[in-house]
Amino acid sequence: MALLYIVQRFCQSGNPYKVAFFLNALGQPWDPVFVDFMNGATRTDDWRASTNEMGEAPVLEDGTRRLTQSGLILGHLARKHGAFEGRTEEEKLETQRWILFDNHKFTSYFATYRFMKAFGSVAPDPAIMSWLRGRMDAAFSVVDKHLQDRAFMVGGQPTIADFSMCGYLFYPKEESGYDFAERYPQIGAWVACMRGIPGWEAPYDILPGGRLPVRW
Ligand SMILES: N[C@@H](CCC(=O)N[C@@H](CS)C(=O)NCC(=O)O)C(=O)O
Repeated sequence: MALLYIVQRFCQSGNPYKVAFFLNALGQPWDPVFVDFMNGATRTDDWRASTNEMGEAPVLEDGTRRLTQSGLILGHLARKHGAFEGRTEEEKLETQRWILFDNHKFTSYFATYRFMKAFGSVAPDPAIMSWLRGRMDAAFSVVDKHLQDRAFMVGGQPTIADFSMCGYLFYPKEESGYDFAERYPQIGAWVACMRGIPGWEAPYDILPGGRLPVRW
């Protein structure tokens, strides 16, 4: 059984959720290994030396392999199980292209914005939030336009690009205060399709832990 390292008591963490949702969609069992991120476990030299030098979750242990970076983990699992990887070489390349865009711009600005607003230890700086908001709007506009004439990101059916990109979009909208479904209706419709994939469960149902009150 695959071991998925997730952040302890912090099911707010969307990158591990991407992998958990994907494993469920593949029908593959997995066990959580808790990482005490909130008490600094990922910042210790020991954890970095033994588990992930980048200091991040998720980490997947699959047999003798230990993999990090959700995009790479999704690619590995898709290839291994022959599912959701795209049907042709062009589609496979296209999934990689969107996963790179996701990691740089689509997930990362939104995840940072949401974290600062919902869970940050200090009140978010309005200038930083406004800058992030501009970056988010730019990335969301690109994706909304791409989805205008297709139901999924690549090839008319769900692929790992979709699993990667939707990971933070199932959390309650109060956490980010960003109503993406209203601003970007194509993204709203796509997220609704992703919710219909067998194995889908909301982040707070798949990952152990509990909801935290929004702080700011
Ligand atoms: N690009 C990475 C991002 C992973 C990431 O940032 N994970 C968060 C938890 S959701 C983390 O471990 N953050 C620790 C840190 O940035 O110090 C991925 O997709 O796996």
